[in-house]
Amino acid sequence: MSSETGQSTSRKIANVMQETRVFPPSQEFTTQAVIASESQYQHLYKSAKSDRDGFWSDLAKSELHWFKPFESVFNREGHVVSWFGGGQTNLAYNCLDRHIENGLGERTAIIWEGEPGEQRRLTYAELHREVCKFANGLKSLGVRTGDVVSIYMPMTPELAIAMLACVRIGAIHSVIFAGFSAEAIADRNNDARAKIQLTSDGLWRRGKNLPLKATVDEALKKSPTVEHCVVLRRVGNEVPMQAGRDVWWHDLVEQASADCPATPLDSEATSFILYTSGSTGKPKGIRHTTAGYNLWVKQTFAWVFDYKPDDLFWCTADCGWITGHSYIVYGPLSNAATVLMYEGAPNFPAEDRFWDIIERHRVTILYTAPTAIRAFIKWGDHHVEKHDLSSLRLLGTVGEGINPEAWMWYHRKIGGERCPIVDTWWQTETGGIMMSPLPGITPTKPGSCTRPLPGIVPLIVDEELHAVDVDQGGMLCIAEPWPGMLRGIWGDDERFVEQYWTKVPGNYLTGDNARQDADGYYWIMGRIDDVINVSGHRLSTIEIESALVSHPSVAEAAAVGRPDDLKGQAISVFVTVKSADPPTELKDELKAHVRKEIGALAVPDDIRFTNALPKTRSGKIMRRLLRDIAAGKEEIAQDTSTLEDYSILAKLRGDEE
Ligand code: 7RM
Repeated sequence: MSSETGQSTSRKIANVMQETRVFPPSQEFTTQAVIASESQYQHLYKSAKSDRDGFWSDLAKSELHWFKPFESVFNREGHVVSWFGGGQTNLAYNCLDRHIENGLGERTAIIWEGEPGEQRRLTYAELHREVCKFANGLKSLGVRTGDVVSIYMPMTPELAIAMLACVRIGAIHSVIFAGFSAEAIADRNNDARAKIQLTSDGLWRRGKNLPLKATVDEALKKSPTVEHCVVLRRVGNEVPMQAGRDVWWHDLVEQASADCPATPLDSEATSFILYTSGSTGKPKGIRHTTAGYNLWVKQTFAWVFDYKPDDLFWCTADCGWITGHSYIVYGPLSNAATVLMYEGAPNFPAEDRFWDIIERHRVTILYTAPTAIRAFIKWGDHHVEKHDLSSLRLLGTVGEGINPEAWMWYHRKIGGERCPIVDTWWQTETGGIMMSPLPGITPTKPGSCTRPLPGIVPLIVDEELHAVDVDQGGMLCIAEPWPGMLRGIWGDDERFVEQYWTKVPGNYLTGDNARQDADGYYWIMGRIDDVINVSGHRLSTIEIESALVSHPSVAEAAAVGRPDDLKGQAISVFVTVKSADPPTELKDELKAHVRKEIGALAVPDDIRFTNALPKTRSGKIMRRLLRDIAAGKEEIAQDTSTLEDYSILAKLRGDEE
């Protein structure tokens, strides 16, 4: 990084980060890659752009099973889009039956490790059998096509089985991360009008067992639409079972037949809804479809993760998040891949659990989040150095921008400088990965998600909706439709149109800011609402944070704006340091460091040390909460249902400078 501050006006977002390191893939990686040449990418990209319908029609025919062929490829009427209209397919069929028919029934689908250390392995044939039995069990409880099934379960194979069983019979799943409160479950159940609840007697987390069923019992008191609750025995807790309502999973499947043909479903049938927190107000149920979503996750998995039959793919996300839906379950299984699924915490029994898992199972592809990487850095390199990570050949990140110094650590310590890193940018709404390096061909730059996948046409505009120049930040939109795009917000068409389709007419508004550099690479600059406006210069949070994280004492940083009479906004930063007690001089040192790395404009006005930052369940820093704290607000009048640890808020409020 240099101290270039760029030309900024009040309308554009200043680009202050200059990352010049470039890492091309090794010849060895390129030679074996699925996409092995720049011309192959260019050809795919151009075909998808110039003949969108032909491109997706060919892929849909070759990659999915069709009970009934589609009649049209893409249609749009107002805000209602349809892909592969007139056709019928089934997500579970494409994930299971298709492979068994192709002779792959004995291939391992899921290798599972529980937090206490048990292991299970399910072949495609076994997974198929379990899914069919559970689907029949759901039917016996009255579940029909179009009904909503609410899932609040630990990361066990049964969670994936439940999801696949739903889509097999056209029931719509709504997975709720098994850490949400009873209140949050009830809100989501009521919004979705869920008919069935799935849960377990408890789950393992850092050696303790947490009572999921008790939380669900609370939630069901306020979920009048839920008729039955199916309970998986996981930890052996005593749980009260309500007669007529509750049924044990094992009892349900015991009598169920293993014969359950997949229901042919319309391409546009809703496959699932997934609640994601809006910036204010109530969470929204993002709605995805059957055929378009299936094709998008299958294809993006194949392109981005360069998957080969002898790979072992491990995505460390939870299935309660879109990353788990798309890259633990539907993307990999559509490709007949073998996935590793881990139930518990990364620091149980010790901070080396991930590296231990990789060594023992010989994981070849690791997909994790920047928040985890920053925690690993903080915990210390010795946990990594104890283990043989030579099985790894490819690394990925998702969820937030990755600070270049964290990227370098991942590259050196985990990737042994030999593994390409795919920094994948996408959203719950996009269904699957939108921008990412292709590991065999794209030279990577730390902190950049590089280029769009075939079919994706990004557009960056300023407040006047004009396309911005090279290296100018602006609002990131997607100009063309793609098969995996969200089809709506459950029960709220108005909010759907208003939020995504109104501000930049004709384009999908992502809500993120981004810039494109002179090489055509994209850099995500954070959420539009998070921009800090200092004396008319609009600064993105990630750049200030990356400068702080590049200081050796800093583990994590969050930058927010707070009202300032003179400058419009002042910069407040919240910093976690690697050592226990930060010396007071460190504040001045950090200010000087930012001045050197970025320039005087970005120097924080106040710095607070904290031992944790408020985060969502998926690990994203919640800057909007920090904004309120920095502004000195007592009441947090926002949706905090996704916040991982409420106690952090209280601590931060008391921790004034
Ligand atoms: C997959 C997921 C979406 C938001 C998105 C961004 C941020 C995600 C990256 C990223 C920079 C990335 N879905 N985001 N990936 N920012 N670089 N590689 O995260 O719906 O939970 O969040 O996450 O702000 O809009 S999500």
